Amino acid sequence: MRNCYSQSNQNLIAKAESENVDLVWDRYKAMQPQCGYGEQGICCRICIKGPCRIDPFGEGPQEGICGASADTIVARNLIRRIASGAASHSLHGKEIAMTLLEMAEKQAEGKETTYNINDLDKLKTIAEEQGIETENISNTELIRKVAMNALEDYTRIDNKPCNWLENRVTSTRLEKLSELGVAASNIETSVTDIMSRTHVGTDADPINLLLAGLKGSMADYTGMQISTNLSDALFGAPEPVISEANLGVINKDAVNIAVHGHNPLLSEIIVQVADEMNQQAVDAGARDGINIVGVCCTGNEVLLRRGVPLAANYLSQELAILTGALEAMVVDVQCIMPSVSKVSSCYHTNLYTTMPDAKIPGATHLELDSEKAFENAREIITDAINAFSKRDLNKVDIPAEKNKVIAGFSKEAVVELLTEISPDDPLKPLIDNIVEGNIKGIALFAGCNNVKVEQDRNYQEIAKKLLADNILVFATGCAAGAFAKNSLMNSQATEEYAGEKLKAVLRFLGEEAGLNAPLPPVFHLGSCVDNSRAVDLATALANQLDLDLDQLPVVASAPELMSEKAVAIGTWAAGLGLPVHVGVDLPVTGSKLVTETLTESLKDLVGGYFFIEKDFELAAEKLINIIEDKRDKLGLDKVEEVI
Ligand code: BF8
Ligand code: SF4
Repeated sequence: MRNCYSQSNQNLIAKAESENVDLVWDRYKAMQPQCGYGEQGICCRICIKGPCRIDPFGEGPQEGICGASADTIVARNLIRRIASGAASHSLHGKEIAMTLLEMAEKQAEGKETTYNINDLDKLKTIAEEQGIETENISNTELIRKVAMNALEDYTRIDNKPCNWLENRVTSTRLEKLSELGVAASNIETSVTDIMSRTHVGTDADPINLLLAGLKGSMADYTGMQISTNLSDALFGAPEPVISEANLGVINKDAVNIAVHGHNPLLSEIIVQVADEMNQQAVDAGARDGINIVGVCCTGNEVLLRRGVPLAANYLSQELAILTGALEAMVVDVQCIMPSVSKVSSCYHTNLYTTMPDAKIPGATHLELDSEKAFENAREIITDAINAFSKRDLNKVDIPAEKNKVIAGFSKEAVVELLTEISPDDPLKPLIDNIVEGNIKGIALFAGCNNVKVEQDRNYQEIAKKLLADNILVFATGCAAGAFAKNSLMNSQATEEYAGEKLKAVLRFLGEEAGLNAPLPPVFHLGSCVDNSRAVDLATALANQLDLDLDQLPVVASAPELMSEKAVAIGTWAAGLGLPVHVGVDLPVTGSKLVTETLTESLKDLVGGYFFIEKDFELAAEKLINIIEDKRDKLGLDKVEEVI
C-alpha cells in the first residue's frame, strides 16, 4: 500500500499501475532499504578520500579517514543543507529585486517594461519601513531605491545586519542574534561561508559549524522577507480570495495548464496571457476555455493573488499529469520532480521548463524571464490549445474531489480586517482574544510532503486537535496545500473542527469581513517564502506587548519536512524563538551532540528549538502543552480543555 491518504489519489494510483507509469511511491519502494548512514547524517562525501561513514554501533570506524568525528560530519552535512535552502530562497528574492531594478532603469529611459508595480501602497510602506525617503521622489526612483536596498543585503561588506533582517525581528531578538554573531549581514557571504568552512580540513568544531548554520538560516529568512515583500509590491499584497483545491479543479471541458514551482514572475505572465487567449481555447472546442491550475508554491502564489485553483502539493504533482487532462505543465524552479518529464511523455501533456538554471531532460525549454516573456507564454498556450484535441479520452480520469478554499491572509489583509473592528489599535482585538483564551495560541504549519509518511495526513490530524483546543492555525507552502485540498480552509471547517471559543471569534471576524460565515480555521498565508508573513504578524504582536517571539504562545510544525529549504526555515524559526515540531527523522541522529544542541541547548541560546515527534496524537499533545506552558509563564489563565 502506497502512503497516500486520499481515496481519489488511490484511484489515480491504481490507474498509474494499469498504465505502467511509475510514481514517487513506486520509486520510494524500490529504494528500500534506504542507507542507514545517510539517514543518520554520518556519511561524508566532502572529499575524494571518502566516502567515509561512521559505525553507529560503535564497532567499526568512529572517525573519517581525515579524522572527522561523527559530530563534525553530522554538523557539516546539516549546515550544507541550510546553505542550499538559503541559496534557493535568496536567489528567488534577488531575482524579484533585479526585476524591480530593471523595471526602474527601463522606466527612466522611457522604455516599456514587462512588469509594473501593482501595489504602490505596499511599495511605499516597504520604503518607509526600510527607512527610504518617500516624499518628493518619483515612483521610478522609489522602485530603484527599494530594489537597491534589497540588493544591498546580497553585497554588503560591513558587518551591519541585513536591512531585511534588522527591522523584521524584535529589537531584543536582533540583539540576541548579534551577540551570537549570527545576525547575517550579507546573504551570499553567509552561504559562501558555510560552503567554505565545510571544505575538507577547515571547521571541525560542531558548535562553531552549527552557529554558521544558524547564521545561514538568518540569511534564508532575509531572502524570504525580500521575496514576499517585493512580490507583493509587484503583483499586489494578497487579500482574502475564494477558490478551490485538489485534483478535481482540473476541468475536462477546458484546456488545462498547470503552473508549478516557486517564482511568481513567470506564472503571473501565464495567467495574464491565458486571460487574453481564452476565446481561442473555446473556439478550439474547449467549452470552458483555459483553466490555469497551480502546483506547489507557484500554485500558492497565484491562488493568493489571482484566485487560481490549486491542483496539487508536492507529492501529487505527477498525479496532475496522470489525470490525462493536462495539456501543459509549466515549471520554474524548486521542488519539481524530474519524473514529471517521463510521466508527461506517457500522455499528451507538454512540459516546459522556463528558467535557465532549471532544465529537465525531455522538457521543452522556453525562457520566460527575458524580453520574450509574453511571446513565449503565447507559444506555450497556443501549443496547449492544440494539444486539447490530442487527449486520449480513454486515459482521462479526473478525481471528483475539490474543496472550497478561502485564502489570502497576508499581514496587510489581517490588519485591514482588524482595523475595521478597532481603528486606533488594530492588534488589540487579536491580543484581547489571546489574553482571554478565546485564541489559546497560534500554530504555524509549514513545509513539504514527504513520501516517508502518508501524504497530508499528519497535517490534518494534528491541526484538528489544535483547532478543537482553540488554537488558530496558519499555513504556508505544501502544508497550506494539504489543508486547502482537504477542506480545512473554509467556513464549514470552522463549524466542524474549531473549539467553541475559537469558533465564536472566527464567526465574528467572518461577519466583519462580510462573508456571512466564519473565517476558515486555517489561514492560508501563501508559499514557503511567505512564512515571513507569519513572523511579521507575530513580531507585531510581540512588539506591542513588549515581548519577544519565544514568549508568545506560538509554535511551528513541519510534519512532512522534506526539502533543504524546509530545514533552513525550521532553523530560523527556532533561531527566532519558536518551538519547531518535525514529524520525520532529521538526518542528525548519528551525533548525540548535534541532536542535543538542536533539541535542548538551543533553548538556552535563543528560546526556540526543534522536537521530533512522528506520532500525530503525541505531536498535537506536545504542541498544546508548549502553548499552555507559554501562557502560564505569561501569567495568562489556564484555559479549560474543550471536549
Ligand atoms: O517551498 S513546502 S515541497 S513546494 S520546499 Fe517544496 Fe516543501 Fe512544498 Fe514550496 Ni516549500
Ligand atoms: Fe572522509 Fe574526511 Fe574526506 Fe569526509 S572529509 S570524505 S570524513 S576523509
